[in-house]
Amino acid sequence: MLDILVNLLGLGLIAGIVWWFWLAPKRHQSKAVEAQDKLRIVARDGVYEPDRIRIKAGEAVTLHFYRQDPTPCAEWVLFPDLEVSAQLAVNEETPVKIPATESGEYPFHCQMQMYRGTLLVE
Ligand SMILES: [Cu+2]
Repeated sequence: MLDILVNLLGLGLIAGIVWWFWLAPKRHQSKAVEAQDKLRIVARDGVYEPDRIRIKAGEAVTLHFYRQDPTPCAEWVLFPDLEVSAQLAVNEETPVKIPATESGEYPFHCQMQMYRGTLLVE
């Protein structure tokens, strides 16, 4: 009997996680932030802050990720279209080099695509 209860709780928890990460309505469409040396992209509570970063086309830049979330979910950041990925240290700034890129919108995300952001190249 207790088994069933535990299983039900587990299912409820999973449903909650799925809802939170994939099905919850977009919480906000944030404004794009200009990348500059001092900009930190913080990974915390399932979101990158800021999650829209603007850079100039044709210029390589270094983005500074700061991972506060110690769970494995936040461990990697991937820019699949740019073939860039980086392992992020916890509570440390990790530089991520972005090569000179043509203008466009390039998504980035953690390895499970729960954390999501967009790089705007203009
Ligand atoms: Cu993740």
